[in-house]
Amino acid sequence: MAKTPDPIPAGAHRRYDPLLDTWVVVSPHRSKRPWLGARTAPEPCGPSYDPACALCAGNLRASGERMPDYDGVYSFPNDFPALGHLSEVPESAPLFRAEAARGQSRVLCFSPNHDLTLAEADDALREAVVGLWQEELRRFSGAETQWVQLFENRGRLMGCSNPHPHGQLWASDFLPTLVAQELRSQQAHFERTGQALLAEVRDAELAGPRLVLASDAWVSWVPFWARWPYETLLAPRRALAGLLELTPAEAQDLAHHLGRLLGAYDRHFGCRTPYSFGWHGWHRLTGAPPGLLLHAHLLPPLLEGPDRQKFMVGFELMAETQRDLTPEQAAAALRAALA
Ligand code: H2U
Ligand code: ZN
Repeated sequence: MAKTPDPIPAGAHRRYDPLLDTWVVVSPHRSKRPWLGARTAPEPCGPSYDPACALCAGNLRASGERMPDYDGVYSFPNDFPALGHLSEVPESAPLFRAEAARGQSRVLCFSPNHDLTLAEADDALREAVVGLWQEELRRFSGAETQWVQLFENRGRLMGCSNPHPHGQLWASDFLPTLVAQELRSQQAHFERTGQALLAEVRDAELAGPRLVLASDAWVSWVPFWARWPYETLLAPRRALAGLLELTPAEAQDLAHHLGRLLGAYDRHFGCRTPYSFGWHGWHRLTGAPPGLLLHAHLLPPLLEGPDRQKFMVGFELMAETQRDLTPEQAAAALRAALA
């Protein structure tokens, strides 16, 4: 089993991200710098029904269709899809390459309650969401779909256009850049060692300083190479490539695990934590890329408290991602906030 480095240095250093084949600068001593910059206002709670919301039951969508009087989860094709059946490709040239981009986009409503979050929902609702993710993947078993990206953008800070609890799905006829890089890394590791990269990492993290939560079937931890201050990885204990392979017990434990994990963020930051959450997993029961272990990335943009945002600017945009507190400090804080 791989050993985690010990002791963790307190000075600036770089850490390697084997999934994306990139490096991150860690500068623990910078956490104490004064801050006179912009502060973001935490989002207030809202009504459980908003007549202006296109996702609330009974309301009119941009397409002219009316949302049904739904109870539980509900999904529909995005009225403003990023991908479609038609692809118009500019002429491709060696210095100006272009290719087709076809696919489908769907909106996944988690509840008719406009003011709910996955963190505040109960396990039964989160189980229904896991079921919805699986049901949605089953729509895309055809050969034309190369990848199905399930994700949720939560909160204004993440550019979410509507607080109504919902996620999205983009199914594409191409492998998106980050996905392709992660798959390449996992395949190369598998060919070199015969082991799944993330399964080895998960096992090494189980007893280590970056573990956040280990339940019957799932493990979540702050990656050694985390870019966002409080990012976590969530992976099953079993060698699963996709959400379609979950047993009912694993689905149930996922709902509970996710609730505790998201709840820890809300308690730690003292707000409804904004984040991007997304699955990296296979959308069919067969044919998974070699070495792929199903996992989710949870990426909140907060640095400390509800009103201090981590800005990926300057050095990050020009050179390399840099973080202030160590992943070990972030994990300890999240562990302390678990209910
Ligand atoms: P985001 O804010 O996470 O993008 O989710 C809202 C989605 O809902 C957004 O992708 C779609 C938007 O295109 N939408 C519809 O499909 N129909 C509508 O009438 C409003 C919003
Ligand atoms: Zn709504």
